[in-house]
Amino acid sequence: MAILNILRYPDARLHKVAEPVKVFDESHKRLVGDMTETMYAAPGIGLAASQVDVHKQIIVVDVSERRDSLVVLVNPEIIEASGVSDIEEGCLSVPGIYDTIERAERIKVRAFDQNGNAFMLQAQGLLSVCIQHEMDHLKGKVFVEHLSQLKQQRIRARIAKQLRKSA
Ligand code: K1U
Ligand code: ZN
Repeated sequence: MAILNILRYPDARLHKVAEPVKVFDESHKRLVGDMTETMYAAPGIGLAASQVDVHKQIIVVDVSERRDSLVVLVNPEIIEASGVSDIEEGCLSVPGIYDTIERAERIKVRAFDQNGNAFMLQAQGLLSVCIQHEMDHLKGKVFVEHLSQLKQQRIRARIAKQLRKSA
């Protein structure tokens, strides 16, 4: 397995829309393994293929404290959503920025695993928010793009300053 490079906001490649997976082959299983290793190493609780510049509908998530409850979602679709959650979010593509986005508290998701088996998942709390955050990545949307224009300007200025410092 390998640790993959995570794209940093405002990289334009984060805005590409991911394609559904049509054939479940060995290359996708290898990608899921590499994404999982990359997420645990970061460390993070989720990762979308878009963040590692692969524009396919694949997500890995593990919100457990013991880091032993991996969920792989291929071609995920939210079929029910209810309630309102305001859990603070972070993003491996926007390090150091945390904010709250209004998301559904509970979701029902239909997806495939890496072997092409269909399954249904009910999620709430952090798992629900994390899946919605990762599904936004697949649509080419980064969580900060839900924030006000003023907040987005401040975030872009802060990132530009960090980049100047590290150059
Ligand atoms: O998509 C990503 O960039 C991963 C992101 C997922 C996420 C976090 C919080 C709310 C919604 C979605 C992260 O994993 S950021 C890092 C993080 O939250 C974390 C890291 C280590 C331990 C616990 C949390
Ligand atoms: Zn993210």
